[in-house]
Amino acid sequence: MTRKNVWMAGLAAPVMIAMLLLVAGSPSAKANDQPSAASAAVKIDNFFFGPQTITVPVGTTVTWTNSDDIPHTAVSTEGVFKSKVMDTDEKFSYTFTKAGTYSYYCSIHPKMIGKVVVQ
Ligand SMILES: [Cu+2]
Repeated sequence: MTRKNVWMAGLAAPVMIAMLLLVAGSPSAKANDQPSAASAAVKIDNFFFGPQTITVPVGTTVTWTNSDDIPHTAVSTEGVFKSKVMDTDEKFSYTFTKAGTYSYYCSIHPKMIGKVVVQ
């Protein structure tokens, strides 16, 4: 072992123990034990929201990803949510906290429509 390696090995153990203690003691470690909130994905491709209708439990975060090579939006018909213009590979997320049926469309191509059913 070179002198440098010995020094690194001697340092590594205390640093790791300190990091473990930090993680165990932080409040966020407890939060991670809670069941994580549900999530669902809608992929925008070839001028379609897929799946066009998605059914999710209350509290679900739905993330739209624009996999198309042209910009799109996801805008709630009732004004509940409104994405910015998503370029290719950009995402928009919204968490649905109330049951209901949420219709939406692409404001650039209004014939693109989709629905989120929250129950
Ligand atoms: Cu569009």
